[in-house]
Amino acid sequence: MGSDVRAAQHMAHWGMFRASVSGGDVTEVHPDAGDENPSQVLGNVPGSVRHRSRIAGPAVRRGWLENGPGPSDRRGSDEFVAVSWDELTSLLATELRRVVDRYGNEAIYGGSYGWASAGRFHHAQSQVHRFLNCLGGYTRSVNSYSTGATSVVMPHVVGAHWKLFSRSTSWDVIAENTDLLVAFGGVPVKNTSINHGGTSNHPTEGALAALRARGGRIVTISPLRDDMTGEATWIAPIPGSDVAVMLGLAHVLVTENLHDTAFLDKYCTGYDTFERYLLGHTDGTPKTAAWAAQMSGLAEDTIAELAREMASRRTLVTVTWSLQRVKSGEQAPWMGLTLASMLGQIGIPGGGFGHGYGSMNEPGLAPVPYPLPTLPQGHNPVTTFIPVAAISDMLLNPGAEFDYNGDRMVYPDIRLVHWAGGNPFHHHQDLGRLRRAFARPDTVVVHDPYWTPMAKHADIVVPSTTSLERSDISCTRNDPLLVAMHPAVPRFANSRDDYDTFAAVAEKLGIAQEFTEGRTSDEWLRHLYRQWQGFLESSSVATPAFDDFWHDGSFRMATEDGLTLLEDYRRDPVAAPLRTPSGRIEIFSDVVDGYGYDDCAGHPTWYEPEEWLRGARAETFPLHLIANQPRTRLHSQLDHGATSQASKIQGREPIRLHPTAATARGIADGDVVRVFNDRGSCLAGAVLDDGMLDRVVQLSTGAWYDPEDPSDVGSMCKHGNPNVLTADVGASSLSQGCTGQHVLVQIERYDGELPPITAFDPPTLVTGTRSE
Ligand code: PGD
Repeated sequence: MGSDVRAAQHMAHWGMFRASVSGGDVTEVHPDAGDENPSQVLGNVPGSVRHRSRIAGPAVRRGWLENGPGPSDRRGSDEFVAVSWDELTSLLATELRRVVDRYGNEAIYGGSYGWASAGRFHHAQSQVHRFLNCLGGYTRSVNSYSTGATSVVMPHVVGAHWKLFSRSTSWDVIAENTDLLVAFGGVPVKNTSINHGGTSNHPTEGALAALRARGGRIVTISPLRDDMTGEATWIAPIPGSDVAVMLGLAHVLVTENLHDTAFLDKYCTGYDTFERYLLGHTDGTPKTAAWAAQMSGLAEDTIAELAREMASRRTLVTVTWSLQRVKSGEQAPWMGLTLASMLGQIGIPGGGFGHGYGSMNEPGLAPVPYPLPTLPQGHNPVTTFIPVAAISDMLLNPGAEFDYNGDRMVYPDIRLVHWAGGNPFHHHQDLGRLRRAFARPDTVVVHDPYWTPMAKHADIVVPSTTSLERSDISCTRNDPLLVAMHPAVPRFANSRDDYDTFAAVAEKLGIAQEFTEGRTSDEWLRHLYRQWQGFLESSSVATPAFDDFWHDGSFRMATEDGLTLLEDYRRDPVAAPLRTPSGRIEIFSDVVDGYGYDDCAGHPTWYEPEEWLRGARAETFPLHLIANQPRTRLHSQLDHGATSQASKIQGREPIRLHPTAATARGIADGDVVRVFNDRGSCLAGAVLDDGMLDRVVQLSTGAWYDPEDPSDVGSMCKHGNPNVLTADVGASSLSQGCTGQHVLVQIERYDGELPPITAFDPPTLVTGTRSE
């Protein structure tokens, strides 16, 4: 095909590959030979560099340019004016200075959540945070959309949260030792395509196959059959009832004396208080298998027999992150850990607890035992922050109070939002409300390579390069490879690396030396590498010279293989205590209890969700939509790529529904349907699938938000973004985590004329300069 096949090696969040290029774009991708199961998401890369949705040059929203900074409900529907780089950087510097001088640095929201791209130096959040710190700081965000509830509750319970994933029991230990894998949420292999910062191998499917080949059994507990691939027993509770099922299992263990009291006494605290709740002594409701069956729709025997089997074999209880991305999301991981504690196998190879297997590639992979090269972000003197999913609340309610992790906090009054490397119109819930929120600040700045819906809602649009257009170093905490990322293609049009943009704005603000320290981006790569190298050498670890590393393309680091989660703690709980107040696993947390929240008690508790099939809301919206991660892309990235596009139905995101639900609504496979509730509506393409409960439907996140009428904040999304439907409420007063995974909806066949998809079209762009 006449491709100019280059050896350009690249790392993406979804794997390592080499790119064939022609005409300034990638034509083919060649997965790295060391990857045993490369991701199909790689198929989105060819054609992505010069796709029509790329931002070709600096642009400013016409209304902002004409009227100056200020609230505007034209964001998202206005046209843009092309400006020069000099004009853009001057406008940005002047506006940042105005906001800082008039309102203080707290008035800048630089939380800038998002996955951006792999590569340690050009990582967009690191760049924007470093830049804003040099300017005097910003209001930040804490926690993530991935693990918003876990990251707040698990430190109270087990003294850690990310170590639960990065030091999890490794796949080889599971394959060799686990007899029974009980997977709440399954182990959705599709999600293991992805790892934050890159991944050089995808071992999950192979490990599950090895476990089975050894005679191990897998039980997957999920409303969706394909949350597990390969042979497994599928148990399908109604969505949102997992904590009830876990309580039912725990009740059987206690009443049949199958729980490990020695483990609970030695390694845990507060079990007795929890047991009184479990047995119904505190609330009059024993959480029996029969009760759990009623809550979940499962058979009582299924629960009781599973509990007995769990107690009789080497059992690993795992809970996916999706189970905590719901209202009361703290409870599933807390209760999963409690259940595993009752089985007494925590810290034993192949037994115990796991969180996040199948949520991302990292859990189960061996960690690197030393720090990695990292761009220093400097110091942020502004102490104001929000839990990340409170963005709309913050923008809409300056000065309002809210609860978070034992504190009563106040939302700041944000005047300028500065975003690089994320797409809130993908990741946030209730997009109509988000649009009202984004109408409020004086100025919204977005850096992105693409005209995403977030870029279309900006005032100042900064065209970034993609990682394929620049040099970088990639590595991540659970992967052995440090990778030299060589540019595959020249920069697209008039785009720039975010670093160069920030350096130019810093120059105009008089903070260039603080930001750049006098280095070009290539000099920074050498500098970061040498710093890291010095650190390793002080630990007597030999590393190649930078030029050799750059030439060879990668360096293999040692990893800590064969880990079992909490094995040190089990071996010696006095010498290796947990970082909880008691030093033990806190089945009852005095601290959480002391906060007095009515939606998060001091021990794992069943809270009936609002968005579930047994509640009153289901009378109006009778289908439970699971808005989970897509199999064909990472979040919203490269939604225009071949793999993602091949899955669409008449251009719309596929929605899976059971044939029974479809027939009742006169819907056939391949029809376009309207999915709606009282928050919004979207079109999607029907795919009939009996691998789910008949009142469950599944629509992945990530179709670019595409309102039929961009000037109407409540407009139908033509493309199938489920976040027009989801509720913008926090998991609880404790974590305020994202709850986007579950929502009740109704569906009808769409018989109207199909509106064209415009999500990937750039907005109207007027050429000219301010003075013209
Ligand atoms: P991405 O699509 O990865 O989504 O939300 P996130 O915002 O991370 O957005 C990254 C953006 O970075 C893209 O627009 C990409 O073009 C841009 N980008 C890539 N490289 C660069 C670069 O070098 N420079 C700049 N400036 N930009 C770059 C993900 C979030 O969504 C997450 S993590 C989760 S787990 C949530 N999951 C759910 C869910 O389960 N259910 C619902 N309903 N909603 C969710 N939203 C959350």
